[in-house]
Amino acid sequence: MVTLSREDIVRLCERVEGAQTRAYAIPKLTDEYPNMTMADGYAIQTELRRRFIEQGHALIGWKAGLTSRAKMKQMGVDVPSIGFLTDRMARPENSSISVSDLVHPRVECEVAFVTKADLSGPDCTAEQVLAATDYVLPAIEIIDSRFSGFKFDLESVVADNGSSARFVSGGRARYPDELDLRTLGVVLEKNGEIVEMGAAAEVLGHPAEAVAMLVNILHDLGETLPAGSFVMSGGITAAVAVQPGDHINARFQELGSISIRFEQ
Ligand code: OOG
Ligand code: MG
Repeated sequence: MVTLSREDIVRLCERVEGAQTRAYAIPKLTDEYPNMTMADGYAIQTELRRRFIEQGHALIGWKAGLTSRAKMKQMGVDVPSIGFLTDRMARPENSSISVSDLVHPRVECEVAFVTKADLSGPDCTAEQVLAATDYVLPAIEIIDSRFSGFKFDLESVVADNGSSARFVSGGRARYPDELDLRTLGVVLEKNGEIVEMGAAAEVLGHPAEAVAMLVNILHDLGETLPAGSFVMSGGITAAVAVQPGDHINARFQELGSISIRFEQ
């Protein structure tokens, strides 16, 4: 249930938007509003999406977050969440990504889905997601919590659009029925060293389950997932902090690899 007034939602949205666009850390929102609900968090996120679209950003899809045990453990929360993705967050494969407009970036490896049919809740299933999937491809998400110390609770991180900051996809697109998306392995290398590895089943048993969950949360927000959406299903392993000079290579079984660098 939304408990905040419209004025408070707009004020908190402006606070998050300022921190996102000017890259500074703010205290988590629940420090000021300890009784804030998840619905309040989504109301702030929806206002943020409305403002970005009004400013000319294009909505290109959505992301599921906190869908793997590794991520939930790392962040100390136990419920998945969603956030929106715009064209301004996309970066090309093999590019150098500046950290000067980020607070404390981290990278994570995800399976991304591109849809060819509309999907809607409230009872969307993984089977329906797979039937509506045009292809899957590998992705690196660069998350960047705007909250001090990268510490937050669910209500605050939802308001901060699930820490969304940048994302890179590429590698090799594949039809999902040609793969076993549960046993698909990923290895994350930083500066040539393996720092994380896992299998996509870490994400709710099957990454399509995370997309179904996302569609069902969208239903609660009064939204559907249109054909042609780009959807990231959530980090398979824990996220890894990056600094200028770091080189990241994510190797996905069957889906090729994605490399990026970070610069000041
Ligand atoms: C929240 C975003 C989580 C994922 O893939 O699990 C996320 C965070 O950890 O800051 O993007
Ligand atoms: Mg993610």
